[in-house]
Amino acid sequence: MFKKILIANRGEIAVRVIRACHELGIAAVAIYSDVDRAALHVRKADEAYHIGPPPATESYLNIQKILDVAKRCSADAIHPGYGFLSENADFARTCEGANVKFIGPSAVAIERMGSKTRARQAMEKEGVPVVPGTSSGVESAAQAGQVAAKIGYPVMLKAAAGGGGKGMRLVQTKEDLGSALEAAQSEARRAFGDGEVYVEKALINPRHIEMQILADEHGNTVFLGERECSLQRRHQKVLEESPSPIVSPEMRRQMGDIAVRVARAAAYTNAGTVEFLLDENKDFYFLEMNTRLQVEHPVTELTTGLDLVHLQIRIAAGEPLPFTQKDVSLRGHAIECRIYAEDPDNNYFPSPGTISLLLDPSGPGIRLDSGVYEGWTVPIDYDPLLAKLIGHGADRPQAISRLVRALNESFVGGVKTNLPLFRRILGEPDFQAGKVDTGYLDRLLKSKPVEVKHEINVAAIAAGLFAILEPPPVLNDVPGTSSWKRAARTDALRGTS
Ligand code: MV4
Repeated sequence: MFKKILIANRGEIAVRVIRACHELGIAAVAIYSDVDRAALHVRKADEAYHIGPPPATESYLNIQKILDVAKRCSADAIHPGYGFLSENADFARTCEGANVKFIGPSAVAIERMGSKTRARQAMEKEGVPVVPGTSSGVESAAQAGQVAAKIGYPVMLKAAAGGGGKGMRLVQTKEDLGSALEAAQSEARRAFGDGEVYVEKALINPRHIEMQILADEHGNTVFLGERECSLQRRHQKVLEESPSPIVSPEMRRQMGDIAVRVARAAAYTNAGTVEFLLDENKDFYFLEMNTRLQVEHPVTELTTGLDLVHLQIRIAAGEPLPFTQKDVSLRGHAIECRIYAEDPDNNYFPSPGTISLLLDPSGPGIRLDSGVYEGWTVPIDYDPLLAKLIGHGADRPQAISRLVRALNESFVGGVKTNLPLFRRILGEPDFQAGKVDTGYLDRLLKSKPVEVKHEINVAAIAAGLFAILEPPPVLNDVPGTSSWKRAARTDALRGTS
């Protein structure tokens, strides 16, 4: 087993990995940029090294600096977390070359999945269902037009080097195809240095469902159930749950078998996620494979009882999976809310700043994976995810009611957050009925928000302030009035607000 792991990340995921290291008796090394000197992950780690200025390109994305630290502190392995270098094949290869184990798939497996057209070709060969379209880039508007005429409009133009929605264009008619193709190609060239664009039939408001897999380095691959990830905004997931309210045991088995086939075809190892789009007939299609631990992995941990980060580390250390598919059983329901420092009144723009007050929820069925603390200043330089609040219960209604209760215990002062959005979503009849798709959240945010009675809140706050901050001076001045009586009077006044 490894003795020391460097975590090439920050925030809540770095804290999550540090916890797993400590449970396994492994020393955890943090890295930090100028603005993260006092970050929670730095405080929780056994050692921490400064790696540069705030811009990620000069710190958390700097392969050479990170490997220098790994050498200097003699780390055996590097956990990349998610984002940053987690799906960077060059980084995985450089680790391999430096004799530091990359806790994730091989560089070759990352590359196989990095090109969406190459992945589509491999999946077609395996008989995995893909959305009708092309599995190589289109050369011209004329060629794209022929394909679109055959599969029917609307079509989606996608960057082969993309993923996550960049370089994607929805095209409704053949008149719009030429200009959309040029726009998609130049956006892809700018964003990825590769202008390859392919065509798919567009599914309208599909569901986004993904299957978690684990593969060891001895040829064993298992699936761990799906996650429903349809609640997103601008390709940013907001809430995820497992199981999906729409997936039956039979469908889960089919999706799981396909996901395992996808992983085997790529000689994939470690943790990975196979993404599917589901149409209104519940037909599902392979979309792409994410070659990393995902933000939403806790919902799978709570429904399987497995620790995915432990298993990632053990797999990377060469251990075989300690269980087989038939040992995997799913229990209960888990829902994750991504708590971001963003301003609901300003189009959910990032809202960095100092956290002046922090009230954390806890209690039955509640897990909080947080990367922040009271007094910490959230920098503007990175993703504004503060924490993930996960509710778990015997069934979906219990998971929801525990989350609603936990959200009402939560308070973050000093920065704006999307906490109110979750209170709203969890109260929506369609959400409660499991009727969600990738258009759900945009529709909800466009609809008229429920009215908040501000006057009542303001009156209550004012009364509370007067009662607590300015107790009548006479109480304090009367000789012989005991401090106990004073406290009791002050307490009683609270009740009047
Ligand atoms: C699609 C699609 C509809 N039809 N492909 C967006 C991110 C990228 N990874 C794939 N995406 C989509 N591909 C076809 N053929 C709709 C989306 C899509 C989406 C997918 C998953 C989660 C949220 C989404 C939001 C809008 C569009």
